[in-house]
Amino acid sequence: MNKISALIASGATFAASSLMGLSVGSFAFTAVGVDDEDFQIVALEDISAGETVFFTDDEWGGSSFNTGEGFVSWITPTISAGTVITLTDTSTTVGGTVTSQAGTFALSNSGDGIFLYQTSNNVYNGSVSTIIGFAGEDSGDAGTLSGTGLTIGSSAIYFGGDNGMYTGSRSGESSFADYLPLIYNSTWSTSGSAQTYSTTDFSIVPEPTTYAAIAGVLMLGLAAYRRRRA
Ligand SMILES: [Ca+2]
Ligand SMILES: [Ca+2]
Ligand SMILES: [Ca+2]
Repeated sequence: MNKISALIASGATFAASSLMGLSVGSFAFTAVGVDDEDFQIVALEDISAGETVFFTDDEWGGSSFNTGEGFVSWITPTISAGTVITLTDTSTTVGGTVTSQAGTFALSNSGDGIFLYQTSNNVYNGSVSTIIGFAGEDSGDAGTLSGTGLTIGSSAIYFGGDNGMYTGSRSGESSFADYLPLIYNSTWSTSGSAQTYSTTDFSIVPEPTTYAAIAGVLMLGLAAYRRRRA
């Protein structure tokens, strides 16, 4: 291996190992459509291009996922915090690459739910490194949350009906992470038929940078004045 290809190889290794950086709440579910077989999530932090995220409607068995339902991979594009994204097993509204990995992703109205997760080797049935979130109708066709690292009300939700969606606030918080308990601890709207999701991105209240900048300039001016007087 010459120097250049060695460099490329080491760079590629570094790039791969620098990803899988998502954690609980990096994305939060905001809607699950059992009629349209789609769901919506919001990025609650900036997401790098190339994250391999998996989603499944299969149940968690306590230490790994069961088999028999659908497993789909999504290699992310760059995503800004606050962006809402609708996904199906073949498409996303923000791009990236969606690929079916196993089974059929089909959301039933008998308690089905969706897990979003990453694995240590970026293979769908590899060792699960992080379960990012969960949203489902109830525990019926979603399995246990024990061992997932998720908690109902703060990082997961049973929304208790068909075609659930979050209808609460998407603005006014001072950090994106503040939306996590709002989303998962709220009463979602449910319906016996497909609902139309809001596509409004989430936003945060900006720091009062104008005042901070003015105060900074005044402090610098005062310091300069004092130096001249000294
Ligand atoms: Ca299921
Ligand atoms: Ca369905
Ligand atoms: Ca299913």
